[in-house]
This record gives sequence, structure tokens and C-alpha cells, in this order.
Amino acid sequence: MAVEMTIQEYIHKRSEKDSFETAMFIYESALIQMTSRIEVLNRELSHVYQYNPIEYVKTRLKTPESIMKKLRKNGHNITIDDMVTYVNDIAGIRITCSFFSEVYFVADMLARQDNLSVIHIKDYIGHPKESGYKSYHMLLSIQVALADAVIPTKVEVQVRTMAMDFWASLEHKIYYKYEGNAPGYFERELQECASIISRLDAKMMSLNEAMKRIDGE
Ligand code: 0O2
Repeated sequence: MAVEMTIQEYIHKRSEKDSFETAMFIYESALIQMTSRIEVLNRELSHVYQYNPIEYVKTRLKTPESIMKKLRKNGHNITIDDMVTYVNDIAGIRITCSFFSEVYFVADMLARQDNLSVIHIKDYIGHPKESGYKSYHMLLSIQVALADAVIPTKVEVQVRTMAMDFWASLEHKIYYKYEGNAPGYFERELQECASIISRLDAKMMSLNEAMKRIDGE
């Protein structure tokens, strides 16, 4: 029977030298399991309710360089223990929806799934960052099922609209290009774009609501 254990216990049990690779294998397995749940959820909504709130899903494993950078930035040691404990977004999934009402709907459907728990939520839609960043972040723990072990593993799921994703992608590129020191006017322009995008999201959603009302009449 498979025994529940942490990533560190699993590595220790296998007395491995390639512990980073083993840890990454577990995060990758968590991504595979989580992606298939999202896929099933999307098909279920489409099959049962003829409703397709998810436009697209992207997954990524954080690179070793990016993991080390984050550990250093936050004053942690470059160890497997610190990586597993403090870096929450090694396994990352981004779900993009058309409308922001769907963001909350999809997030709620995911949070209610079995064998999955919500560690924390950061609602940057209800409470946008000063930069204008909007996105709904869920830190989830999913049970990774291996042959002889069950390993609760963190996966960060970001849910946002297409418009929010458009803004965040450009802002991310600018941030990395200038390493946080972009010319001052970039910040102001991005804040303005963020407010245009919020108005666009609100308008698109109200058009969609109007269309649904007309369909229902
Ligand atoms: P990268 O290069 O995208 O991986 P915590 O998880 O609570 O320990 P963290 O990691 O700061 O702390 O959590 P948060 O705020 O949920 O951010 C996680 C990820 O969200 C970031 O990962 C970014 O990908 C994205 N993100 C957060 N804030 C912003 C923002 O202002 N602009 C953009 N474009 N993306 C943002 P990384 O590791 O910072 O970066």
C-alpha cells in the first residue's frame, strides 16, 4: 500500500544523489495530474452544461536558475529543503478564461475537488497590485500518486482573463528586460493599460450577460 510522505522523505527513502531531479520529477507529476483534472473539468462543463469557460491552459516547471534566484532573493539557502519549503510556484499552471466571472467560477470548481487542498489564495483581481497586475492565484496541494508513495505537492494555479494575461505577459517581459529598472514612464503607461484592460473586461462581460439574457427570453 502507498504511504503518504513528503518530497524530502521520498528522496531520503530512495537514498538518492540526484535529489534535485527526483524533486523535479514529483513537481512534474503534480503538473500532469493537475492538468488532467482541469481538462476533465473543462470537458464535464462542456458535456453537462454546454459551457466552456476555459480558453487555454499553460503549464511550466520553474527552471533551476529561477528557483535559485528566488531562494537568494528571499534570503534562503540553496538546498532541496528550502526549495520545497519556500518556493511555492515550482509547478505552475495558468488558466485563461474569457470573462472575470468565469475566473472565480473555475477557481471555485477546482478548489472543491477531492484529494486536493487549498493552501492559500491571493486575489489580485479583487485587490490588484499597485503596478496594475491582476490575476487570481491559488496555491494548491495535490496528492501525487506514485507506485509506493503518495506525496502532497504544491502547485500554483493562476486564473485570469485573456485581457489580464495580455497585460501580465508584456509587463513580465518589460520587468525582465530592465530587471526592475524600467524607465519611469513605462510604469505610468502600464498602469493606464491596466485600467483600460479592466474597462474592456467589464464591457465584454456585460455584453456577454446581455447575450445570455436575450438567449434566455
Ligand atoms: P516568474 O519568473 O514568472 O516565475 P509566494 O508564492 O506567496 O511565496 P510569490 O512567489 O511572490 O510568493 O507569489 P505570487 O505573488 O503569487 O507570485 C507568483 C508568480 O505570479 C510570479 O512568479 C509571477 O509569475 C506572477 N506575478 C506576481 N506578481 C506579478 C506582477 O506584478 N506582474 C507579473 N507580470 N507577474 C506577476 P515569479 O517567481 O515572481 O516570476
